[in-house]
Amino acid sequence: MARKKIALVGSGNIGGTLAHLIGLKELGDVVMFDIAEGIPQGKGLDIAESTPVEGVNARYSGANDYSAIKDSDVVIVTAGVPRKPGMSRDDLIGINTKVMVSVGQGIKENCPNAFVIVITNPLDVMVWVLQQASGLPANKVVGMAGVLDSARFRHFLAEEFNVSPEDVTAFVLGGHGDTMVPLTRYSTVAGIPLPDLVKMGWTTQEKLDQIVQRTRDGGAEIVGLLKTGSAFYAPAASGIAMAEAYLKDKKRVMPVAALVKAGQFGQKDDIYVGVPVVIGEGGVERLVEIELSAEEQAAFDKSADAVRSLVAVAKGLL
Ligand code: PYR
Repeated sequence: MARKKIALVGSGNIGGTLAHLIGLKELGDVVMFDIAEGIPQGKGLDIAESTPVEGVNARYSGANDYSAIKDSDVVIVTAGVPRKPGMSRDDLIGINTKVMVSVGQGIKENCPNAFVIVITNPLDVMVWVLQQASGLPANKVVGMAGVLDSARFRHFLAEEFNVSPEDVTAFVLGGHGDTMVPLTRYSTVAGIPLPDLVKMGWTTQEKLDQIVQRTRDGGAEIVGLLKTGSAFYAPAASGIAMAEAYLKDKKRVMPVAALVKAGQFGQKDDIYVGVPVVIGEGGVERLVEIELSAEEQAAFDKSADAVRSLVAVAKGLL
């Protein structure tokens, strides 16, 4: 069986970490792309030189021309600029919209059958721009945010309860921004929902509220500490989990930015926003339409409306 080809469009910190993880997991051969000459070539060669030590079978190459991503099975897009301290993800819309248009055209011309995972911010609107620019079917174009936001929530909860993060499940839905919606009712420790754990005295509502807020601010917390850019280890790990679900037809249930059609999740029109989906060989195979309480629905609607406002801004830039 031929090895899969995975293209990484953007070779910054997330791109480099993605490339390393793909090798360690032997998911396929990697093409690193960037407009900065030498960066994808240098990072690709550096990681390739680690493969004899790691005992990894994966080929690496670097390129500055979109023709290198030809016939890729998966494309993970991190191209564009990250935020700096004091910036919100939304402040990146001007420059990153233009970047997504050219990436979308590159994908359309070279690998229209790929499964595309977008990581560039502001996330939900960038997925929409790329899907429009590439013309790929919506089930093959998704955004990575919910897995990351849920992983942050899971980490904070595991620390609070002093249990393994493996046994903590969480769902963070909505847009990847200040209005994201961590759903405590659908988040558990080994199947025990968080509200029950409050009743059991494992934590207090006040502490849980603080953890929810820390989750919402999770990206900004890292930006504030790093000062020179945004998070990359956890975003890359989250993107890889999604790519692996597709490549291995795992049928994993994950929160991702996917196209929600009018009528689904109580939405009045089509919108890319974070919802639980099943990812397998068909890309997004199914949306998991969970029931939301009135309060959860209001929070989800507010978050979807925040994404809509950004889509309106992006439309003006196209
Ligand atoms: C985050 O750290 O949340 C990003 O969006 C990269």
